[in-house]
Amino acid sequence: MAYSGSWVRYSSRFRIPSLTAAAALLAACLAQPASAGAAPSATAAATDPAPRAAVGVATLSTGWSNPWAIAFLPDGRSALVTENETSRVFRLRDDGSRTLVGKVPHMVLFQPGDSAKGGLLGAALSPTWDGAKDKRVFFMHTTATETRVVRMHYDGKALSGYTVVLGGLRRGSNHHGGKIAFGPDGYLYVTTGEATQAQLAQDKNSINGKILRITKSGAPAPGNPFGNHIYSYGHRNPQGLAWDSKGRLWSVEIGQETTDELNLIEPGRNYGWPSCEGHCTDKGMTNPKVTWDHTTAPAQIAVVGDNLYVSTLRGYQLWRIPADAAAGGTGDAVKTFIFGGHALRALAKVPGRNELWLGTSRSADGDMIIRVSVE
Ligand SMILES: [Ca+2]
Repeated sequence: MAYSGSWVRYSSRFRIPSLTAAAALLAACLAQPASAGAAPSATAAATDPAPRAAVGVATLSTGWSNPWAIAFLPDGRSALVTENETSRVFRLRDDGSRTLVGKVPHMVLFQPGDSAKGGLLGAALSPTWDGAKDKRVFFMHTTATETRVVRMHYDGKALSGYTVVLGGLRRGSNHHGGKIAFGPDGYLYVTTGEATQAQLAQDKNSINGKILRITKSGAPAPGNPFGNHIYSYGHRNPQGLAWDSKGRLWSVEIGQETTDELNLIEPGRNYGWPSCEGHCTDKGMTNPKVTWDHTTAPAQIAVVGDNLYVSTLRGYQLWRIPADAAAGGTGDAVKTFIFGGHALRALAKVPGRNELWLGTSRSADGDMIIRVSVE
């Protein structure tokens, strides 16, 4: 394990540099209700009467700049990791070593005349990627004028090529979405933000403010509910996607004023934005299954066993929610945080193991990838 063993300062409120210290914190979190633990947010009031949570937390790799996406290779022992602001892509191995495999070109971080950032966002390997017959890897990023999904080749050593798969996503000063993931059906699902133009979320002629379902060539996937790219709509800025063990699709998104959401995504549904934030009674709107106070900012989701895990940017926490409870509407009562102390974004399950890789986000002294072993 590539772990330095020394204390490292981070910009967030806690310092969790070592396996020992992290495990101690974790034990503290598990030993008492979250509200009595080191919770940096008032939203961490949930309790878990019977925690079955993580059994180990350790630093896997340090020296990162805002990692955004973690996409595992089929070997399950290494992953491609994107850096948001540098547009670099690394291969990170489970011994903690990493290799730069290239940069995604044409990425423009700042929109002209605006200070907000876009950057290199999601990454996903073709489900049949083998580095030889199938070298396709997909990324999502901003240019000066749009947000787009692109395809490159990765042969196991370096990135090459560049093809725009789906362009024309409106780029605003913020709300870029950016998560891409292949579903169990082999199609690519894409979260898109409304680019700070809220009305686009309800416009079924716009691909902004949506979850899209597309082919590897960027065409609408067969069977989409409206016959176009759109799978679900009424989204503000979704940045997480994951399927649970029963095949249900989950997404998280960040609200504007009051409420962040975990949504159970079904085709053709309207998730409410901008007329609804969190729960509402408006006709035709689908309410979230779990909510947080807006200070939480959920980023990404991963599934291990029967649990959903959610990283949060402003809550500084990794949450665990039993999937069946969430689906049944009782997830708010049993959600609990299991690890905290950093702004957390990039999150992925390690194939074949009950382990998560988790990236910190914009820590002042550099980011790290953490490994979290769960039950
Ligand atoms: Ca909603």
